Amino acid sequence: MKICVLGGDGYCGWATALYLSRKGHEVAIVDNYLRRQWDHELGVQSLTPIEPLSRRLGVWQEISGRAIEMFTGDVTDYDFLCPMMDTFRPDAVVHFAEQRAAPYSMIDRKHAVFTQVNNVVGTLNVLFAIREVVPDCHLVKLGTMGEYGTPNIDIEEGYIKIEHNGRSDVLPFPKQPGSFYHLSKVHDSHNITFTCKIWGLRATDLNQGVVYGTVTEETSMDEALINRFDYDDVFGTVLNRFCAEAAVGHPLTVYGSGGQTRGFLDIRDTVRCIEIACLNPADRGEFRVFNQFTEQFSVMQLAQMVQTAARSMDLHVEIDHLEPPRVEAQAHYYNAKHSKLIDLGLQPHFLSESLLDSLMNVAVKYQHRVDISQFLPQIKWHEARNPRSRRWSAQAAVALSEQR
Ligand code: NAD
Ligand code: USQ
Repeated sequence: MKICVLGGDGYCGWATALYLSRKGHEVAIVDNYLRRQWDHELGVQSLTPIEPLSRRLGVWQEISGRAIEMFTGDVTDYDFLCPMMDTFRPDAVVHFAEQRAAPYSMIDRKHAVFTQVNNVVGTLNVLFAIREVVPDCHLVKLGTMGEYGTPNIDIEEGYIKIEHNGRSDVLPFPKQPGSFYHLSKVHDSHNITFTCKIWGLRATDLNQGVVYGTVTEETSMDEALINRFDYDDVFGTVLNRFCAEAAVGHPLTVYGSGGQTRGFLDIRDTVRCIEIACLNPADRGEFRVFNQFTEQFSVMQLAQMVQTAARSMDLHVEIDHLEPPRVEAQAHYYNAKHSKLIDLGLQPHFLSESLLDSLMNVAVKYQHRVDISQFLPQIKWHEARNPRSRRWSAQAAVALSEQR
């Protein structure tokens, strides 16, 4: 297939592009390197060293003998997106190109607005470009399990049958997102539903859980192909953070009691799920939703698993309970369905088997790059201002005075 990976320089996108290329698909990456700029803005970096995209692609071509086309541009820029689609003419567009950190979207008004404009306008442009240029193309869009929140009932895959006053219907599952970022995904889902209905587009929304791991077969072929490992308080996800903390003996930063439960999956399953979705496209006019995760854990369970894995490497680490920076339920019911991708052939990897190889070993190998000042959470959901916001304001003030 001809598959266009929007956001292919990022964490999920890079691993996916290489996997699809190795499987024999013709792949193009689109990215505007915003992710690299956010690192500069926040003063953070991936634990693993990341090469420029052109070098990554050159090394991939040398090793695999397969070329991946590269388009540098912004999906919120329709004048870039449409000609790109017309040049490549994809069978499937995999859309990862969004601002994906909940804490980043909660820094202040500016970051909330940026997140929603980048994500919602980008997805709207993708929908219009597909309709205008390649109307039969299948959109595989990354959503998030966080769109559902933590309701006190089982979470279905996208839709729920409701009986009300003697009548019944199958309706979109209620959404209770917990950040301006998660809200942007809900807005995307509504726009996609609408365009499938009125224009007959075909789309699959992958409501993905928290992804962990750095290693895929392809990214481990050469040091230059290594994937991101974010552990800072903004872009670092919980398991990465705990492993980086354990690698340097820093207490694990459990927010509150650690009763928050989420769905998780190995990056090796992310790439496979994307291929499964591409190979089994939605029908014209159909908007499918798959819940894309393989196991669910509470934050406290993860901390205990990391503590045990660290002990097996002779690393001793304590578990700390910090005042929760986010507004989220500390203890709640959580039972989310996730059978549709398994039915289509996904064979999951399990955390108990990959914690050491895919996370702890990588964290220990690059422990000399850990900046421990990135461990404490600085962004608080209920506070209007926070140090990250001030830092940006100070930088903006300097830039302004330099311009003057
Ligand atoms: P990432 O930040 O590492 O990658 C996103 C990429 O998109 C970056 O390379 C960035 O430069 C690019 N990008 C952003 N806005 C763009 C724009 N306007 N134009 C062009 N490129 C743009 O994020 P990730 O972790 O790879 O996540 C990818 C997608 O998967 C996101 O949509 C995210 O919401 C979703 N997701 C991620 C996880 C996770 O745990 N990482 C879990 C669930 C869902
Ligand atoms: N947490 C801690 N300690 C930490 C970091 C996080 O206790 O040091 C807790 C958070 O409070 C939260 C849970 O761990 O309850 C998960 O947080 P996270 O930062 O790992 O993940 P989240 O903010 O939910 O976002 C990540 C990705 C996002 C994706 C989402 C999937 O960044 O792109 O959409 O996972 S989901 O969680 O299913 O919504």
